[in-house]
Amino acid sequence: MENIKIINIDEPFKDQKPGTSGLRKSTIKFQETHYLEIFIESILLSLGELEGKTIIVGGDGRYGNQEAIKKIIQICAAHNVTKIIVPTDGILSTPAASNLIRQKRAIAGIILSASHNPGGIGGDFGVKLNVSNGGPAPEHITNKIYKISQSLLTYKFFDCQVPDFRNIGVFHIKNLILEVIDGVEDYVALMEQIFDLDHIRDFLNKDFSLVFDAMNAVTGPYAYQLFVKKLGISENYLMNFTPLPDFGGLHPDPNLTYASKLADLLLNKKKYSFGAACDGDGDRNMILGKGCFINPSDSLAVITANTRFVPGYKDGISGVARSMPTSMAVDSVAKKLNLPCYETPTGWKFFGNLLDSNKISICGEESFGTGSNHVREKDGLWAVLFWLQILAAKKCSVSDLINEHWMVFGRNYYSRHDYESIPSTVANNIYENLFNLLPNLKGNKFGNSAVKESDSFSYLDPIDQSLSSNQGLRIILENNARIILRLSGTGTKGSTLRLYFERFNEPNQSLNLDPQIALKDLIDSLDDLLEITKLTKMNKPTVIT
Ligand code: VG1
Ligand code: CO
Repeated sequence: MENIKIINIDEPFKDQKPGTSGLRKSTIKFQETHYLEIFIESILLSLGELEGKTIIVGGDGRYGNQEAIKKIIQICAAHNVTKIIVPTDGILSTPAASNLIRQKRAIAGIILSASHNPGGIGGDFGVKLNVSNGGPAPEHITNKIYKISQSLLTYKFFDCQVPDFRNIGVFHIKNLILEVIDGVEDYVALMEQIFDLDHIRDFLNKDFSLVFDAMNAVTGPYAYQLFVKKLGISENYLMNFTPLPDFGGLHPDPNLTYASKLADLLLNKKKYSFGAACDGDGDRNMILGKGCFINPSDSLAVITANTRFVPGYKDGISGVARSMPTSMAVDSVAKKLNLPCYETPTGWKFFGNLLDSNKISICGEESFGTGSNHVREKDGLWAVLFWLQILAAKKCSVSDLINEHWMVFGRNYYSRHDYESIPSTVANNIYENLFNLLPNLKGNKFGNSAVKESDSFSYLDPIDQSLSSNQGLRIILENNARIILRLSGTGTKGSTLRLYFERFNEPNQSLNLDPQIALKDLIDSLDDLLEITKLTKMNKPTVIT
């Protein structure tokens, strides 16, 4: 065909290795000539036959979103993809994309997002590939894409005008059907199937105030439909609900550091009964009550303990899973409810097989991610609605709910310390130091206990038997306290070192300590062992959760 152009490049890009969740680089890097195109070409080559197939394309609205969608459409047209579905304005949250892939029986979804990383020309851009089950591409596929990209010197695209996606409609480009749809509708319909929104609406009308921060990112339009249109709250209680290319300068990572304004409203000013925020692409959530922060690991445990209050799960759940560094709070719930509980490596892609085979219904990560079998991604707004549904059923406050939970199941004091964007040599050094010490730690004193086990975590997938090694270094103590060290796979500058600390207190022990105090001996002992303060030249982590 005359309009199909074959573009040749001089040297392959050697750095297109997807991390924990997609390929993430600086916006500037992604603007480099042919950089995005080669990665997309690698993705399409990894997918096999494309004729007769549908692909979903959308993103979190960050700088470069629309241009990237247009390029992807041109490349897909050259590859004879039959149909592309794009949401209006190209705005699609990650959980909504996961839902659309499943609803429309698409072969894949290409999500343009660097998730919780800042956006704009000075920020980051990213590409996530989700496969036909709606979930993130598993490792054997991302490895294949990386391998293809490493020697790829050519890509093809169909040189044509691509319409704007401002309004819904159907367009034809060569043999390709381009369908522009409302990206919010199907997701909201799914939430209506799972939750009793009328019940939540009544509860919110009765002296229970809610505030939601969309952080100028993708959840704004979804939150507007759900909270304002369906639950009837005033839009004055939505913060930052217009998606902006640079997120208005915000770092759309819903934690106490980057969502500090919301945190201040709830924790210091105690202005609302309930506060929540989601990240750049809408898969993470932070839950706050009046004067009370819910650790995401506890959130997973509370959700698991209370599924009976949510219509979508009233017939029971099959099992649960958490990522390895996530606290074991959910394990206590699973034990009591007699549910299987799986431990996977960090990253949502590892939950896919367990969900598909119905071994689990609910899963989560300590990094503000919770979800279920309704899609194959973590889902920020779903988690917020889940909490509201439980609170509406129990007619209690967030702090009552969490305190009651601890009184039944005990409390896993938990904290994650992030040292963000430190020199890679320093981070690798600290990691290797611990790796080398692991074989000799057993029996050594550590904090107020002694080391029971220390290893580098490996995971054998129970469904496809694939083995994933080097998924984090663990020190497990005699009293079952855990210390974990990982290097982030989502950062783009230098390296980010993550330290995770956990200790369990029984219901009859103290349940209301500050986690930094409860975990102090573990934090100090790790610093003594690895000299983190000295080597990073930082007297405190960048982010403490
Ligand atoms: C982080 C989190 C991990 C999460 C991943 C993607 O990865 O720790 O739990 O799945 O981000 O989240 P890492 O490798 O930086 O620790 V998201 O919201 O980017 O899709
Ligand atoms: Co995200």
